[in-house]
Amino acid sequence: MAELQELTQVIIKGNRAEAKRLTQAAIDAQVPARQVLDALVAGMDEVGRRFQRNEVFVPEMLIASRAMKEAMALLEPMLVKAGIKPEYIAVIGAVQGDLHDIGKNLVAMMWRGANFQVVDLGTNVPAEKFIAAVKEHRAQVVGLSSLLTTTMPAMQATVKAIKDAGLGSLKVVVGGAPITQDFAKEIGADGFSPDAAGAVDLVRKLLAA
Ligand code: B1M
Repeated sequence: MAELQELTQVIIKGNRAEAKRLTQAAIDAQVPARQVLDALVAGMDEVGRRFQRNEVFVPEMLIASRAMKEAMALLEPMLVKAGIKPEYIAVIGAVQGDLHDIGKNLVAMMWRGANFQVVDLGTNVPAEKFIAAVKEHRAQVVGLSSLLTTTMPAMQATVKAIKDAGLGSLKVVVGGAPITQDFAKEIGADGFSPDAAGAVDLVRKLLAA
């Protein structure tokens, strides 16, 4: 449907007003909520791919996420009515001692854009708080962010505490400027992504497996 393709395009451009107008028009025309959602998610997926190719940067991602958020606010009652649930439930936070949240917020936005329910615990989050939130929200994935070499040990301790808590098939994913694939493996994380867009693919891959 041409209108839905247009909706995908306005999300990519981050055009909030058009995203809201087209979403409302689709709702009024009784387009199934799932199709509208898929058009919105397709937009954020494309923004993620362009970000990974260095064709767009953080500001464009923030603008697209804001358009997505406003369109989703209109669509949400339809999704609830249609019984469409978020794809996955994720908990995210910056590890204890770390106050950087810009990258973590981007990951949360991209996850929301991919139709994940995201519980954002903020910064300076102790291991027990991650564990409690995973239990409370029955999350399938938990994301830890660290921007400081001095908080990498806290990330390691948090991964260990989460693993020791025996939370079933919960996946632990990590990221942040000083984090590498090797470090992630060494501390027993299930996955690592160097950027926010990759964090979407990573979770989809881990949870589909
Ligand atoms: Co800070 N800081 N900072 N800082 N800060 C850095 C990180 C630093 C590299 C600057 C420098 O010295 N060149 C340095 C760390 C050095 C090191 O550890 N090797 C540093 C330092 C030392 C500090 C303080 C200790 C400074 C001081 O007080 N003496 C202090 C520590 C505070 C604390 O955390 N306890 C501090 C404080 C701050 C501010 C509060 C002033 C501010 C943070 C504001 C905020 O976040 N709300 C700040 C900032 C802004 C920076 C820089 C300039 C920018 C970080 C950023 O937001 N980048 C940074 C230097 C730099 O990077 N140029 C610096 C943009 C963001 C989009 O990238 O967060 O890497 P990033 O996220 C990426 C990926 O890493 C990934 O996806 C994102 C994008 O795709 N990613 C994940 C992130 N989390 C992920 C999680 C995932 C997957 C991917 O899965 C869960």
